[in-house]
Amino acid sequence: MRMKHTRHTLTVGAAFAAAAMTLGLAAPTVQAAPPATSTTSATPSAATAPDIPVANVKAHLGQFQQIADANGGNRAHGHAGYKTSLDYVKGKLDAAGFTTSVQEFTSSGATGYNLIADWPGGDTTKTVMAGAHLDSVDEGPGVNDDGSGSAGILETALAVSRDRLKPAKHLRFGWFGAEELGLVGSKHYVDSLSAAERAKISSYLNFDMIGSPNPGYFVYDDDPALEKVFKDYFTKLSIPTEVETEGDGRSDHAPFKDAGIPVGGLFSGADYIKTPAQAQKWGGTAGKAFDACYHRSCDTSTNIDDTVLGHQTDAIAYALWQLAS
Ligand code: DTR
Ligand code: ZN
Ligand code: ZN
Repeated sequence: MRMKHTRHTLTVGAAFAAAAMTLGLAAPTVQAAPPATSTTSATPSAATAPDIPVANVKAHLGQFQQIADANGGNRAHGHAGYKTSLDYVKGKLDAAGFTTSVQEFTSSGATGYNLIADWPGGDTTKTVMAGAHLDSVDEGPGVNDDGSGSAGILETALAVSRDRLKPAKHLRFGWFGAEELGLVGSKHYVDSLSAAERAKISSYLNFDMIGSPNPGYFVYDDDPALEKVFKDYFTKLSIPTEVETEGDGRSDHAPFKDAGIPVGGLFSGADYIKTPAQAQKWGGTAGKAFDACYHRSCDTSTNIDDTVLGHQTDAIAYALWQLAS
């Protein structure tokens, strides 16, 4: 079983290496998956989607905080904390059996990096991709923006590995650089794909701020089918949602959408003010921003609501398990 998996991984890795060279990506790192936590491989479905341990997501956020603390207080493009964050995420994915690639670009005179992680297997002509931006602003550690989305998709990727998932569709995860400078990394990634490669991405799901301390539950209303997957999940939990209207085009889904790829995503709110009606249905404080530390030095590991972080991360897993089946 283990041998078979290893051989399969290397074959897909070799195929990806050829594709990566065409795309100008650095050579991918391929590692065998660690020992399985269960002996059977799982076929994903909405019914088998795992509960993602929020403690693990919080542990990644603690690491991002420590990385910022050790690197001048931020994880911004062009600063050491960015690349250190990327190396942390990449290390976890490599050890879990993902095929990872680091894509370099230049912005404002500094080198930026995207991290792309492919789970070996599945139909690559129907790729389901989830992404988040890994850079903070210069002003702070960016734990909610967007450590939260970065940690949420990381822990979901690790759950794919733990479950030894055998999805019908191919699964890909992306951590983008320089979002805060104008979606630079995600634009670079989409631009680097040929028309044929773009056509293979059947959906892109974006997670930029999913742990806001005065939270809301916003669902992107771009692709109706993707919007429905998330709404169905929150309906099951009896949590009301609203359509995300705070930032159309303000995050990494925009380049994918512009390229004609169906997009969706979740958002727990940034600098807009929570209304009394929203406080009534979601709790928290009316008249206060969803994230009063948005783009500030106080966007630290204490700037997170664990409940919304847990629900939105579970929703990521639910969506991927359903869409990849
Ligand atoms: N792009 C984010 C903040 C942001 C504001 N509104 C939205 C809506 C949907 C996603 C993200 C956002 C940032 O990185 O600053
Ligand atoms: Zn931001
Ligand atoms: Zn953001």
